[in-house]
Amino acid sequence: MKRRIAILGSTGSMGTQALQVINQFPDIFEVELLSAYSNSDLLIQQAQKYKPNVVIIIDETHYQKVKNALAQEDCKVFAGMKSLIDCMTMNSIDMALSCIVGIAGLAPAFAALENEIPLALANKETLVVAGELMIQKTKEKQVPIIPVDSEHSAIFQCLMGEQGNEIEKLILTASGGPFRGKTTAELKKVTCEQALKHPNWNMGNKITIDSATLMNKGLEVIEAKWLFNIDLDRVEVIVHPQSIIHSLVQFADGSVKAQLGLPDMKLPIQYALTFPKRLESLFPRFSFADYPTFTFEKPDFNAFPCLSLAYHASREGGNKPCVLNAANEVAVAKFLKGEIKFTDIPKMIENALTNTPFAQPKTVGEYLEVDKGVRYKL
Ligand code: MN3
Repeated sequence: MKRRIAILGSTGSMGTQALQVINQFPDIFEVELLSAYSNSDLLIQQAQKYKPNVVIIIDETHYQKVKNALAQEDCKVFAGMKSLIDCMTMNSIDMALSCIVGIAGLAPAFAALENEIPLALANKETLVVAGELMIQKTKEKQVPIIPVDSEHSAIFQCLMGEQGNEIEKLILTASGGPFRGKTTAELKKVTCEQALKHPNWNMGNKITIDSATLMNKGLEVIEAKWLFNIDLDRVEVIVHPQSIIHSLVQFADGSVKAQLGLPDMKLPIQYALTFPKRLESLFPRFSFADYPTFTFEKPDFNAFPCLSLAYHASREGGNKPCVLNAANEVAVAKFLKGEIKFTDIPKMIENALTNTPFAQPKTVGEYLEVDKGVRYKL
């Protein structure tokens, strides 16, 4: 029997790459559900090609168009976030792959776990905002979260066969982004166009800006803390501009394991979908001869304050990582529209953290309220 996959956020960078992976293994996978926010044209094309049983367009203004276009197909078409959450009760889904960007992915990911659907998670913001709730749910329902983020996939792979062995340290690698080595004064003048040119990875706009500010690494530190149940002080970041070592684990005996590969998100996507198996892939292979030099440097916490802000928010806990994430989502959207400077991004986040009193949300709904409150003020 084929593994039936629900792809949440199928039209973005990760979603389209996930479909490329699935396309390589027609005997192993089938697409059960596709959802997209508003890219109705691509969603329609994907539905015609992959023949899912359910298609969901989140932005309801596109519903009639999608419904009409798929009238001849044997699939149900729904609209809205509530429909997506409701569909996570379908017992025909063997795995949900969440490629949604931002906090929008929280409620459907939580619903998947609630309904005992294994979750392949590319949407790191879900764990940043509500890691404690998500991890509690995985334990209660005995259902796994398989990381898709390349660093976390690397760590997950390094931990195979290490059950019961104490982790001394997790070392997350960072490319350093397009502005590595720049000073604060230089960063004041950078443009959106420059920020969108990532040296190694081909990704969506939001995460590409997050990589330029190093907030992406900050979010990943928090993601690692929850996924691998480790104290924040044991999660380190090292800049590795070649992006070949995807992350490392140091064990109690001092031994360090690393996972390497070319920077291509299809690799961690495929590993998450086929786990615990490894299937032959057509991806180009990494060659040491092509990369004679690996370099490493400490991240510049002064020029890139977002990384410190993330550690700080996670140490405070409660609603603070949610505030950090909300302010970052707003700031990045404003930067992409040319409304603020690159160096205003950390300022907006720091202000939001200072101006929001500590609270301890207890449900997904309460986290979404915190998020809304921060957005309303910015
Ligand atoms: Mn990553």
